[in-house]
Amino acid sequence: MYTQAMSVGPQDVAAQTKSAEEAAREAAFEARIDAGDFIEAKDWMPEHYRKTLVRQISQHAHSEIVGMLPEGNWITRAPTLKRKAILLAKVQDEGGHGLYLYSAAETLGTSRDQMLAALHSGKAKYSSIFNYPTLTWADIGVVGWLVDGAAIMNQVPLCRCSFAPYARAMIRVCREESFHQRQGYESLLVMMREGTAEQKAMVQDAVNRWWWPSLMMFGPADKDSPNSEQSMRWGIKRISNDDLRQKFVDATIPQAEVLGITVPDPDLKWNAQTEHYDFGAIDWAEFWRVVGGDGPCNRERLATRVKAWDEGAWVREAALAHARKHMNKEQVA
Ligand code: BYC
Repeated sequence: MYTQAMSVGPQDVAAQTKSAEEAAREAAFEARIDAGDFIEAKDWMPEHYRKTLVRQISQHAHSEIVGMLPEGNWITRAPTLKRKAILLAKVQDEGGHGLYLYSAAETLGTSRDQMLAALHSGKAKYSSIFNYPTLTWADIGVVGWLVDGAAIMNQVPLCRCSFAPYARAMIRVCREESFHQRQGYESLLVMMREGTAEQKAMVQDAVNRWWWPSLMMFGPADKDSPNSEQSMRWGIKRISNDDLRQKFVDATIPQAEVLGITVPDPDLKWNAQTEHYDFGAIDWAEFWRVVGGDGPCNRERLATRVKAWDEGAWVREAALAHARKHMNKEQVA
């Protein structure tokens, strides 16, 4: 036994050399991360770094395209032409964000078809927030204000993500998201300043329903977040889930005061010592239920996406046939 363990064949030498090479590459990669370098798609990267990015970026892309559904629900019912044009442009922007993000994830070697298959089979996640219904027109303003507001808070640090194609996509996404957030807030301001008592009550009701799900967008508490530590070390995430959630609450409460609405949290209060708002406990059982597929609209959202994919098959086929025709023409010329 002892001699067997000591005998080293040519294959073992190759494996040892490979692992030494691998270790050296990994050390060089970590040194680049520590130095604040950006990693490009063609650079060497550890497999776990690649997988973490594909997971996060594809989930993000799915969130953008599923996120089109709750708002798309109101395009035909927008109260004025101006609001309809704004909403149409916003929903179209979200589709564009999905496309930048799928492209960024594709640079890591996963195809768009693979990512979409994972979404359609229910295997891939997308943001919990889009499993809540948009019941009234005020929900559209509140989604812009709170949901896009939370998205910006989470996404601005991603502009400095260590993976350059994701960081570049996020710069453009954030510019558009900040516009989305402001249009939502402005539409609520109009309802609160010029609206009837019923319209004001509608805004308050929408805030009551969207407040807690918006806080859940930042993910589980740091102590329950299995991916955070590694992602922070690799510079994929720059600020923790809890710190971003706190920043969001601190930025949003003064805006709620200007609007003249309250948030549905009896424990919310300014803490002069920490100079932050203290807020009540999040219902994590609800969060995990929604993430696990059992929220108010999970089934409806997924069924709508699958239907759109199936019904769009002829468009994809036609686009491919058109591209082939052009390629053939170029080859002949
Ligand atoms: N919903 O270890 P953790 C938008 C999952 S905005 C569902 O903390 P991580 C838009 C998480 O994936 C929304 N799942 O994970 C705005 C993980 O599961 P897996 C999209 C969630 O990745 C307006 C597990 O829980 N934004 O697009 O370190 C209009 C443990 O969590 C959620 C982004 O995606 C959630 N809320 O941190 C239209 C931003 N939270 O994968 C569209 C990019 C956590 O291990 N993503 N989970 O099975 C991120 O910044 C991070 O992925 C998160 C989670 C902060 C979301």
